[in-house]
Amino acid sequence: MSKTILVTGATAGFGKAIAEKFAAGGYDIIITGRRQERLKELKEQLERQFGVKVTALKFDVRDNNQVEAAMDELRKQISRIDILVNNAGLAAGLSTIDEGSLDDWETMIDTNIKGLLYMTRQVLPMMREQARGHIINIGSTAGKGVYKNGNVYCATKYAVDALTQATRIDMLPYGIKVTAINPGMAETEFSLVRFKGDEERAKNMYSGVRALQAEDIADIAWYCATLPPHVCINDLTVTCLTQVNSVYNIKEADRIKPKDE
Ligand code: NDP
Ligand code: 8X3
Repeated sequence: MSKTILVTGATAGFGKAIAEKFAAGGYDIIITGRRQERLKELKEQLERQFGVKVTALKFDVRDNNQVEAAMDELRKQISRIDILVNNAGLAAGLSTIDEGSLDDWETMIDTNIKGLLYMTRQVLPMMREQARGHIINIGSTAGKGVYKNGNVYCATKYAVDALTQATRIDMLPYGIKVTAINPGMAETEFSLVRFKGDEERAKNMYSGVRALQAEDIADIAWYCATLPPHVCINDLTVTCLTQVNSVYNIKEADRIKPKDE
């Protein structure tokens, strides 16, 4: 029987790469996001390229009515979900807390925390019934250490860390795996979104750095998901070679290179 993975925020970045990786591995895929055209394109691409079944669901994870309606509809079509990747998320703005935008704060809290909770609440009863399943939450190094101006975004990712641990504990008797993957700086649309379309500023974030790529995170998600049944990665932090954590990194030019590089 083929396995099914649901990836939130699959219209770009990590989510899209994860959907591609698991489709290549023969999984049926459920992709979600708000951008209908991108969902349609990805569904067609994955079906054509890998011959797997792809279901595209357009909804905003911040709105529980939309989440419930989409998941009710989905349950009519599919009987099980093997993996849920809670990936949809964002940073909005980068400023000291005294000057932060309330709109930005609410967007981040509603998406990164409440959206993840709404999805988890929908999928866990199905996994509990199966006594099997895997939830992969995309956290961040921002949830492991706070950086200047990161305040509310960091707080949302600390919440993801806490909720990952809590879910793992609560679901322990059901044999449901729960994993947090916490990436450092990665080159996706993340900075473009954070800086509200300012391409120059977004590009600057990665200048002189060989940052993580979305495919790196997809490979890691695949690794976590394909371990033997008795093995569960609870928490995994990954950065590029020149970054240690939220606050400490160097430029590629400052790395001492091996002679043959
Ligand atoms: P991208 O901006 O490239 O992708 C974000 C995805 O999330 C998009 O598919 C977007 O889809 C979706 N999304 C955002 N808001 C909503 C919403 N309200 N409802 C539904 N879907 C939504 O960013 P990344 O791939 O980099 O980010 C993915 C996750 O990884 C996020 O949780 C982010 O915090 C985390 N992360 C990113 C890092 C980085 O440096 N890039 C590092 C560490 C963690 P659409 O707009 O179509 O709705
Ligand atoms: C995204 C990475 O360093 O911009 O979570 O917070 S960072």
